[in-house]
Amino acid sequence: MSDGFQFGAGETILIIGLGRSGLASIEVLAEHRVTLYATDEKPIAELTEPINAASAFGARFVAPADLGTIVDRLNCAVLSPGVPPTSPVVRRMHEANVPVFGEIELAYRLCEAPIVAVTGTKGKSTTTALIGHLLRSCGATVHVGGNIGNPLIKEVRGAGEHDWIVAEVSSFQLETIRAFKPRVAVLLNIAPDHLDRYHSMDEYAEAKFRICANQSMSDWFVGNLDDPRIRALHWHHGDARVQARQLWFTLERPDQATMYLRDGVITYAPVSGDPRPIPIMRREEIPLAGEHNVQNAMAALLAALAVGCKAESLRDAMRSFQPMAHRLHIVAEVDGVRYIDDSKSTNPGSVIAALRTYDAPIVLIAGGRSKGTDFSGMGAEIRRRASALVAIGESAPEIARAARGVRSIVADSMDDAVRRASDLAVPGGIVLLSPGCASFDMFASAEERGDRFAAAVQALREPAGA
Ligand code: UMA
Ligand code: ADP
Repeated sequence: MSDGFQFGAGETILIIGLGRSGLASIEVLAEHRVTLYATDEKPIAELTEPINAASAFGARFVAPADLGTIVDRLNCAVLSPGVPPTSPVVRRMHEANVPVFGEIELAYRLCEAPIVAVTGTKGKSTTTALIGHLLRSCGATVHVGGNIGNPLIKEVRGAGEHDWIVAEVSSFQLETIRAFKPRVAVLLNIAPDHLDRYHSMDEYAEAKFRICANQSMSDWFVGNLDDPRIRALHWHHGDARVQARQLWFTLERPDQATMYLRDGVITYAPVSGDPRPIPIMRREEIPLAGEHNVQNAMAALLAALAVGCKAESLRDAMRSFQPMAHRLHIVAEVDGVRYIDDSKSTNPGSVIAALRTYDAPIVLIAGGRSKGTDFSGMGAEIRRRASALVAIGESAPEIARAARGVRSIVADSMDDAVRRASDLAVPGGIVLLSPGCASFDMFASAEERGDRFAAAVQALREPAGA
């Protein structure tokens, strides 16, 4: 932390973005006797509530156009992850040589506890929650936060040096770290997503790789050996980007990995001490559906082992994990058809993973706001595995085109989509909501989209007027 910022008394700090991340930063910084300003690019009429919340902690709102009046007084700015580095407000900070940190960096600097950080295109929340659960089951005091929904800055408050922080970190959040140095860094996978923010997959991958940029030999890196971009970081390839000790999981290359499947058993090859492989549990015992979740489970197990959990305690801990909502969650069975809410599937890769999970006729409901990704691979998988497609949202025509050859219908609401999907489904089959896109064209969030799906399924049981 050679820049010397402690976020302490006497400093003047601008918070950029008044969402969850920005408001949490204000709340925590207010305890540090700093002078706080806040700004947000939303129209002022929509900001009444957050401006009031900010001012309750002493932060004064300054409209983006008026930042010139305070910029000379600023020691630094704290940036919300949803505000891209190209935003005029961020540019204004750079022009005035005001250092810009993300909330994750702020949390790190105020944190006494060691951190397990999880990133990847998909599987972050599941793996983060799972690691939290495993560590708790092993007796640790654990605080879980970050991109998963509750800002990390609030979780680190009150965490002592003997506790553990488990943090989900997005690529957006990693863009603005500086000294952030997790004790354990987990990199799950890198697949096309957020290409409306990044110019290329290389740029997106570089943001993800920052998770281990400050790690040293006293830390651990957990990586997915089956992902070509991540595998390239293996010490074997002479890449110097990972300085931490390396732990690798795989479904495909057992000879090079620390955790792999042997005869259907998740097996750990210890990196120190007695080298004999240790069977952990059968893959069927993981309480999560799909091959992708075997990878997530292996990543979580390795992180728990790196933290010091005993291998023999992990099987029972894993078996008691409660899956999270909106991720391959069976909401109901109606007339022999299972309705599955996978609303958190927001890129093509997670649709492919969902389609590969079930061996039954699938009617897929997909679509929403595109993030600039190519739908051709997802279209091919729809052709291979779905009996019909009900497309929704802005990207409906593009997805229907990509899946050409499969029976496709465009629906204009979630209710309409569920009714049409139920007409197409057969007993023993599945209606799967796995959108592959963001939700913001039709809903406030992916959670709301999933809830509307569940409500529409419920309505199938209680027809209008009944
Ligand atoms: N804003 C601007 N200018 C912009 C963009 C936004 O002023 O160019 C303002 C908005 O008007 C709004 C505020 O910034 O008032 C919103 O900030 P934000 O978008 O960073 O959202 P937060 O509510 O602070 O939530 C953020 C994460 N959001 C994003 O990364 C987009 C949440 O992840 C995270 O849970 C939360 O911090 C706590 O850490 C959500 C997400 O969608 C779930 N993440 C992406 C994903 O998972 O794919 C990365
Ligand atoms: P994230 O937090 O990275 O968005 P989640 O754990 O919330 O990941 O899962 C979101 C969606 O991605 C769900 O549909 C889930 O089934 C799917 N998913 C989870 N792990 C993977 C993976 N390793 N590869 C592809 N899809 C995945």
